[in-house]
Amino acid sequence: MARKEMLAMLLAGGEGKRLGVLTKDLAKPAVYFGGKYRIIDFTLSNCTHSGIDTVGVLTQYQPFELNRYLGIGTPWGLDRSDGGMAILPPHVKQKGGVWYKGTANAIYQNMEFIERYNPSYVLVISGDHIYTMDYDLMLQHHKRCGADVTIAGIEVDWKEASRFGVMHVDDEDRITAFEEKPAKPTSNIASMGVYIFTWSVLQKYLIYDEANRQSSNDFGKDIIPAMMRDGLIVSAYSFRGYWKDVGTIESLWEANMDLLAEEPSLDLSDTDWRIYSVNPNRPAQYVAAGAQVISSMVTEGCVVEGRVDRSVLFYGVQMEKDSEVSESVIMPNVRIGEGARVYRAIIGEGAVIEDGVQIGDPEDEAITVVAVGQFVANDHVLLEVEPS
Ligand code: ADQ
Ligand code: ADP
Repeated sequence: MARKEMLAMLLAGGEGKRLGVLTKDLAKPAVYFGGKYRIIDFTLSNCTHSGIDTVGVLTQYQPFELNRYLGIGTPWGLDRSDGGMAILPPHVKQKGGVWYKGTANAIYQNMEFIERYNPSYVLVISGDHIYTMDYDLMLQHHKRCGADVTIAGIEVDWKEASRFGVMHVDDEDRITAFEEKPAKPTSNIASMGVYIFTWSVLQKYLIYDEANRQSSNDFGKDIIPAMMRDGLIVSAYSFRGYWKDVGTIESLWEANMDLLAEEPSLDLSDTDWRIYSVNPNRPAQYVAAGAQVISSMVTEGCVVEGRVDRSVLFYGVQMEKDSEVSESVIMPNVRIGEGARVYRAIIGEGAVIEDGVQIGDPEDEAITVVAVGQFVANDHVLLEVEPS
């Protein structure tokens, strides 16, 4: 194998419990986003644009749809024999095989894969974030700082900080304190879960960490704190663009709504940084006479006979006469029946909202979720997510 200066390991095996019914049969990275995409398209496209041509995708939970979707990496230009994309599920080795424990254990179990390319650096990223980022700029920063590990950080709302690893950073971009998901955060600079490690250093820590039976073998809980304790050079790369962890129903809904602003902070039309995806090959959308589409994204194959307001419609959504969809995310091939009303909801792929049914309440802040393939008649009780 040709040597690679840096390769990427993309963590895509998390359970995604907090997305509830949307990830019952689907890994979180394969969840639909923004009318034309799946969440994982963002990190894969970032790799391609950053000049990274070797990506290991670590899968575990509900991998079938994700594997089918990824194929051999063609949409992202990763179908190449020298590197390219490799799907890495847990596998049996000479000494047996076990499921991936934490995120660090998932990388540990694939050390042989990494070593084949003899890299100087390894980029560790997640399949559940929406952002565009040039990892090559981060690598340059890592080299400039002479760091052992560089963690991308972003300022988040104080009220959200406890969902993340948070850090204190000094004037020279050194991280002086790091705490994983603290109950009472003392900083609002969050780790984006994007790490560049000097491979020789990470290798050593992965082996140490495996020997520690108390460890949960997780980057945020174990590896980074151990590196901090040992006084390694842990540096921060501050990122100023749009970034969202879409691990909760609320954040997934919000990130979709963010796209509908007149000048969205995430620019999907940037032709220098396209987000590659699999094309569904549907006919153009059809908006019938009398239908209304306001501040919305309507994707190919949709037929709109009703009214859509501040919503994202994925491909093949059918909205019958007098139906109304407002502040909602409607995943592919959903049918919204005649006179049906949908407010502040996320409707899973292939669901059917029968004629006259109302979902959500325009007066209520809560987000309603309809499961993939669910039929909703008037007497159905649906899951609501209260805003935090
Ligand atoms: P979390 O997002 O909570 O925090 P975690 O649950 O470890 O991190 O998942 C990270 C990624 O790894 C996800 O994409 C998940 O799907 C995947 N994953 C989880 N377990 C896996 C396994 N066993 N095998 C393969 N993939 C797996 C992390 C950091 C925080 C940081 C946030 C930013 O720990 O410090 O702030 O990310 O979102
Ligand atoms: P969420 O936090 O929404 O549940 P994540 O994807 O962030 O979803 O994963 C949550 C936790 O579940 C992580 O700590 C991860 O290690 C663990 N986990 C991931 N996959 C599995 C699995 N297949 N079996 C058991 N636990 C898992």
